[in-house]
Amino acid sequence: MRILLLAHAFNSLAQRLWCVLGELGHELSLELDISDEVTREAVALHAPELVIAPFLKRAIPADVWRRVPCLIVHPGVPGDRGPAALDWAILERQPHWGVTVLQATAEFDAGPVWGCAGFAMRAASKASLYRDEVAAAAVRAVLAALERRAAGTGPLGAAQLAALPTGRWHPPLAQPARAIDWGSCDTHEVLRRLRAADSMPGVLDAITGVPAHLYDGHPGPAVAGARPGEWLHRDGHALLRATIDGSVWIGHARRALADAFKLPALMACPEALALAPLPAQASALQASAPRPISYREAGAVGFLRFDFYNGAMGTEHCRALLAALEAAAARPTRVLVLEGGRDFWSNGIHLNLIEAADSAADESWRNIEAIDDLAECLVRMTDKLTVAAVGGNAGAGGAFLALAADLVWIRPGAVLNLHYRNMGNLYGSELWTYTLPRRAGASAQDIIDARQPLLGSQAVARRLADAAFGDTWTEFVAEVAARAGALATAGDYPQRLQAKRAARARDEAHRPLSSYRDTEMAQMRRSFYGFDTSYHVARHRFVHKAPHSWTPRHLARHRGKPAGP
Ligand code: COA
Ligand code: THG
Repeated sequence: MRILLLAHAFNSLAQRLWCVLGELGHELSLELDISDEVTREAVALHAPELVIAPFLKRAIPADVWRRVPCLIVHPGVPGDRGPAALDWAILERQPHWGVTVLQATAEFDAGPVWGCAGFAMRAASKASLYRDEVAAAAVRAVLAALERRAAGTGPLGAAQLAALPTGRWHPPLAQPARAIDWGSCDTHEVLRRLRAADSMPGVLDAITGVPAHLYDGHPGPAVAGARPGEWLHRDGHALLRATIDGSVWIGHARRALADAFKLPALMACPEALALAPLPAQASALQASAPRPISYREAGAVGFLRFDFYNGAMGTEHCRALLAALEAAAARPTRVLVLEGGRDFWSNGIHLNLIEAADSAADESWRNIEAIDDLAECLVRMTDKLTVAAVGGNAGAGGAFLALAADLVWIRPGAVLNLHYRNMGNLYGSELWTYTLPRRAGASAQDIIDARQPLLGSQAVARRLADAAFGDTWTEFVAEVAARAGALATAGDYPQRLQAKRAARARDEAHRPLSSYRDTEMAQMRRSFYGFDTSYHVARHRFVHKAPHSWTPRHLARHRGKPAGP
């Protein structure tokens, strides 16, 4: 079928549907929702039989939906309507929720229903639910809708809808409706309100008197003598605030200024340096402080988890992770599993921290060196087998970091962006020039240039990953542990390790790792310090969430092939 995807941004859900529908052989193109005129033009050029809108904030113009059926992917149960569906579902403590595929009409979200799918809610941020449960349900609902259309069944009838959970119109959620009353909200309610607004738009509040949007909340214990709403302590960049029955850690914040962007809370509000650091003897508080890096062992397997907000790994994150990686390497284990984070395995260098630095070029350089040290440490770890267990999405340098492990196990629905080109044509580092050809051979450069997202299942088919399994996160974690245990105790473990050592020695003799790294860094130096400012411009637009003014040609296929790579 000729399908046009219409989306406000090419976000994780749009990427997942792009991959799923492409895999099914549909003739796909995508246009970002830039203006009604651009949408009309895209419909005229691509001549789609169907428009699918995975993520849209504005009305599709009537002349478009009258001409072509337009299916809206709505993150709510049938009958639910409005622009803040998931936010409301969290606030109203829905135990189950769903995704509905409905046809666009004049009235927002009130058109015929073509498909729906449900899921159990989890105590997590809106963005976390969106990237996992919502995305999976959206795929099921869209496929159900396509089947109904192909079979000529028509939309769901009143009787079918009556048998399903139903929602209602929910208005947009402005800041006053999101506000936290610290004098009456308990810790659960505070966390719920933070989660409903995470990652966008945050809850407008104030940090030690400085107006700021709050994100990334974690529960903390009751603190003797604390007044509800009082800012109590800082630990790293996280800030602790008292509730009526406990406390919450705030990990990230965005100052309430027009050009401010999201940062670790203490960096967003350096005024909070006045807060006392955590007392060393306060063990309950210490234990509750958010720690993105953790390590555990089961038998001969070590598991290193690193759950950085948005998968973004700044220089200090990378250095702390390197220390943890070296400590894990020194343990008498046979297999080391790199678990990454749940939402994102990794998204590479921390573009927001780079944007906030005095010298963006210098900070980019430091960050790249620090993440390359991680990749190099992995490649050189020849006394055990390493596994990247990619349960969440991964992009750019973060995706290539996974390729530095011996084995890549991935969830079939995880979205991998194995390319750097979107960030101002970066050449890329993380030793990709060594690791990608090991797997992809001569097509390595094509993968980089194509700039396409790939599902975990597609990555395995192209031998970019070794196994895809785990429909849910829980299943994935359990199977990773089982497979890692089996790998460590397998009879051929010594041979596998020996083969790895031999391959590394051969490769090093053929061309030293340092040569790959130097070549990549020479290219990166040009992007950071050279005449072409594309990287700095692209990063600035990414961090400041500048609206798109065109659709990249590798997605807008109806606009013809781009001239260059
Ligand atoms: N540094 C800082 N923030 C990053 C980041 C990075 N490397 N990668 C992703 N993020 C942030 C985004 O700004 C966004 O922030 P917000 O939601 O808190 O405002 C969040 O992570 C998720 O991104 P979004 O695009 O909304 O999520 P998604 O899951 O729908 O889409 C990608 C994923 C891969 C399309 C997108 O995150 C992306 O392009 N990231 C850039 C990766 C990159 O270029 N890294 C450079 C490494 S060399
Ligand atoms: N029909 C048409 N276009 C659509 C939808 C539709 N575009 C996408 C849309 N569904 C997704 N759902 C909504 C529902 C409500 C709002 C936006 C998207 C909404 N928006 C404004 C706000 O956020 O304040 C106000 C509305 C306005 O623009 O007047 O309420 O079913 N054709």
